[in-house]
Amino acid sequence: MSSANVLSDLAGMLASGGVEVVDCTGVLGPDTPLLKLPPELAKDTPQIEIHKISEYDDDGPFWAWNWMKLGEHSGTHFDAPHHWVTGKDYPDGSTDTLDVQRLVAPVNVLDFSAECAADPDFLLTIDHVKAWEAEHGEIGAGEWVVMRSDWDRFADDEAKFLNADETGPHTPGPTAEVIEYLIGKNIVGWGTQCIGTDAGSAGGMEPPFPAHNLLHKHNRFGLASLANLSKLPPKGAILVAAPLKIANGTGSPIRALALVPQA
Ligand code: 23J
Ligand code: MN
Repeated sequence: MSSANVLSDLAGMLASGGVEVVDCTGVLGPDTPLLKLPPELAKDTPQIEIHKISEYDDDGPFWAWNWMKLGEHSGTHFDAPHHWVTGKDYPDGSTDTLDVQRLVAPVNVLDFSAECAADPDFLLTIDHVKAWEAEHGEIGAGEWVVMRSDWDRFADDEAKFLNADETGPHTPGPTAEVIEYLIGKNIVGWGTQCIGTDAGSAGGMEPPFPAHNLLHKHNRFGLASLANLSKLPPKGAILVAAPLKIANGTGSPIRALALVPQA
């Protein structure tokens, strides 16, 4: 089959609904949960602000528009390799230099939502991933891997989403070993439904924040605060996750879209 035929077939499937576009994005606004770091490590991390410029009024009679203030790592967002010190020097590691061919790829959806509901400190291990692969098929090179925790059900309540107490944040995520295993499979990136690619307990791991440390060290991408992964099959969907082309940027909010075949 020619690549032109593939795209005309896809166009027909999109028009008929045979392929559904699922929005894996949360709402970006002043109520979007944001990462909390110790104050000395969180200089100039603004709350999201959306300010009206005009809305068909004296400031613009025929048009509505807003200006915004937000950090790159806000809401459903992309982590570029340049975000972490281990990935700082890749010529193609910033939002304006990365290879867009890698952003559109098959997505493996690892459903550990039951485990995460039972234990908010759930950590994904190599054994979990190998068991998933035995059931659903191997994770391939150039693919996205996302962990389904259904954490998006807390996205309208920052306290529940961050789930922090005096011992720190309690949110699920990967072990260092699982990230190394996935990099060994040559994945394009790793995504989660929590505030960051790492577990809440990741500051105490070795290395600290292993998803950030290892993914970006190997020029791989991260996705955080993904939504609606419950609408995706374990395999068979294609994920489109593209950051804004911010000059020398370390990440950006995204509109994450999955192309999902319908039964
Ligand atoms: C900055 C510092 C630590 C972390 C993060 C950002 C993220 O999770 C992020 O959004 O990349 S852990
Ligand atoms: Mn980030």
